[in-house]
Amino acid sequence: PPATAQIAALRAALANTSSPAIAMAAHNPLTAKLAFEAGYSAIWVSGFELSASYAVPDASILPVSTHLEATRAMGEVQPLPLIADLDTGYGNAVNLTYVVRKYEEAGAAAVVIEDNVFPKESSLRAEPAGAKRKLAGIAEFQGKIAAAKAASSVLVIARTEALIAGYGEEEALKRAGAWAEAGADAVLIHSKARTPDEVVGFCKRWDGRVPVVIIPTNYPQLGFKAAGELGKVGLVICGNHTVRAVVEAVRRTYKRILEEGGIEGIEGEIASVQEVFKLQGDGEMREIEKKFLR
Ligand code: SPV
Ligand code: MG
Repeated sequence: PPATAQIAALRAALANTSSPAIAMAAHNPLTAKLAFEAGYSAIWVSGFELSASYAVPDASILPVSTHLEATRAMGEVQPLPLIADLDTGYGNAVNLTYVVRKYEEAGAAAVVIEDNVFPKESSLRAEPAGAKRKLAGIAEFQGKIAAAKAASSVLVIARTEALIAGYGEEEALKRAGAWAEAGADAVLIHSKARTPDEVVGFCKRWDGRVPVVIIPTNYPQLGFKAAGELGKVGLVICGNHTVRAVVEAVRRTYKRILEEGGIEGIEGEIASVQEVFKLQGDGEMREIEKKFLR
C-alpha cells in the first residue's frame, strides 16, 4: 500500500532547504534498521549497495524483482521513508509506469530515476579512455518523469548525470529545469568531482523551483551544514557508507579470528548475540509466545 505518512514526511523534509534531511544507504533490512536507530531521516535503497551485497557490478545486472523485494523488506522492519534507486527506470515510460506502481505497493516513499541509458554503469567509475557517456534525450526523459508521476503518489526525484558525463553546468541546469518542468518533485545533481565546486556552482545558479538532492561521495569535504548554507539542497544522501563499513569491519574480524587461532579475542569487539536478538525483534516474539503458545 502507499506509504502515505512517509511520503508526506519526505516531502516536508525536502522542502526544508536550510537544513537538509540526511539519508543513509542500506542494502538489506538489518542495515536499514540500524540506520533508523542511528537517527537518519530516510533510507537510500542504493543500487550500488545492493549490487555490492550480491558481489556484482552496479551495471543493470540485478533484476528489478531483487531491488523491489529489498525495498519491501526494509519497510517491514523500520519506519523511515524509503528512497528507491531505480537506475534508468527499467525501460521506457511504459515500463516505468508498471514498475513505479510496484514500488508504491512495496511501500517506497520516493523513486529516483537517472538519465543514463540502459544498461547503466556506476557513476563513480572512471570512464574508459576516450569514452563519453551517452545520456537519455531530454524529451524522452521528461516523458519518463511524467509517467512516473502519473503512475502513483510516490515522490519522483529526477537525476541528471550531465556533470558526471562531462557535459558541463549549462547542460546540467538545462536538464534539471526540464525535469522540474516535467513534474519532478526534486532534482538530483550528481558529481564525481573531488571538490564540491561543481555542485556548489550548480546550486548557486539553480532557481530553486524544486529542491536539490546530492550524493557527496567524491567530495566529502562538503558537510551537512555547508550543504544547508547553499539554500537549495533538501536532501543529502550518504550513498555507500553502509557497505563500505561492512566490508572493512568484516575483513578485520575474519582476519583476527584466523590469526588468533580462535574466537575469544574478538568477543568484546563485535555485537553480542543479545544485541542481534534485539535487532531481530525477539521482544515481540516473546509477547506472541506469552499470549498464544499453549
Ligand atoms: C547508488 O548508491 O546506487 C547511487 C549513487 O546511485 S552512485 O553510486 O554514486 O551513483
Ligand atoms: Mg545507483
